[in-house]
Amino acid sequence: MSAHAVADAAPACLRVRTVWISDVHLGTPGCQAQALLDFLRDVDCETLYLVGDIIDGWQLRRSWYWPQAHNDVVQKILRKARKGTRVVFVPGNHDEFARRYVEHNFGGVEVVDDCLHQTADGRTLWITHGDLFDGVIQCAKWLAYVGDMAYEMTLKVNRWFNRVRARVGLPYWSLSRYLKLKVKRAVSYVNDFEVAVAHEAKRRGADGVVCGHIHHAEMRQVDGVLYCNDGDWVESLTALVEHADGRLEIIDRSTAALPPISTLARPSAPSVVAGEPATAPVLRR
Ligand SMILES: [Mn+2]
Repeated sequence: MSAHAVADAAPACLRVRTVWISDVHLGTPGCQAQALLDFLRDVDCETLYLVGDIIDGWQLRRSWYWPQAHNDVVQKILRKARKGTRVVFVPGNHDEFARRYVEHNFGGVEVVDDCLHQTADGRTLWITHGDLFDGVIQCAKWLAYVGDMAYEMTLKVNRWFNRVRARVGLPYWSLSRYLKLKVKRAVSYVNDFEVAVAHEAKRRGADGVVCGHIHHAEMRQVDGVLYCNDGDWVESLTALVEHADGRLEIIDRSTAALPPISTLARPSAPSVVAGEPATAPVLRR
């Protein structure tokens, strides 16, 4: 408790205009809530966009999983809203239950289907979760559910694998991300998705788009439209930020993912050196 209070009192070390996060999947064991908490503590922004799949209603319906760290994420976000951050929630397919509450406000959190964001340098970005451009979800929802279960299985293997890696002092490495990038069909699937979202942004007259959904952080030009994907907090631990001058950047916290518990316990401890035997249990649930 005191460690949290100390950490909360420390000034944010990353001041930005806007933050986009998505695909947190609270309510699933795959959610890396502690890494997200650390990020939210370190960042200070005027506007925070929650770009969908924040709470995983699909998984919670199958089995209830809600540890303290997941509560802490919700509390942290509501606290930011209370302290003056504008928080906008764009529901995704896993938290589609929230789509019923579009145009409502919950404890300072605005819920919208999609929206436009104006950057400091005058660009218009269309904000959407992106599932409407996913062929699998649109054509066969049952297939999406099956894929979801297979995905959970990979994540389970991944957690076990990284626990072993942590024990021998190796940094976090995402098996599921590796598999996805290796599979050719997945690559073409990602490309089709990016093109479809970018074209819709162009059709709407936006200069760019910010989305999530495919758990793959990216920022590139697609047919004259800036395509930005803020990634996820299951595998890649990434966020998209806009600096004061309008410059956009993907923040990758995956390298800082493993030591959070030990650093919380010892705030002044030096950073963990790879290869050094861990003195505290690194992963504890
Ligand atoms: Mn999604």
